[in-house]
Amino acid sequence: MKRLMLISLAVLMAAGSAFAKDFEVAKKAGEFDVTVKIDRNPPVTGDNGVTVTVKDAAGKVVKDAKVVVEYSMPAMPGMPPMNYKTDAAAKGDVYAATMNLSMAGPWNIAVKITAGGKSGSMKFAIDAK
Ligand SMILES: [Cu+2]
Repeated sequence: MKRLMLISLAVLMAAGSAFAKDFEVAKKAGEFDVTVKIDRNPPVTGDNGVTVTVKDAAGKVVKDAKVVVEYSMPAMPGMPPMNYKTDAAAKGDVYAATMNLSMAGPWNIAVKITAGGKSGSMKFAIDAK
């Protein structure tokens, strides 16, 4: 019986790591409610898939927004600041982009939304492995 419990615990732990939750941040950007998901958790050096969900003040998904993802790393000793920008393309109810992080360490992410004559931005920080 004890052995069976150990086995089921090991199975649960393996399943947990195989289905690790996406990195997720939800914040206001002006009037918009924005949820950003990154398919690597923690984010990694190289390609990271980003999806952005935009909702209006009424909680309705906004499908005709312009969504820009900016990612930057502050200057480090011997390294100038790095700034990148990519458009996120509409894909059903979300906007998708690929963020290529050129090195490990701290990155600042800004997501800028424009829709229906309104705009807003939200920011967060990540630590790429
Ligand atoms: Cu750096």
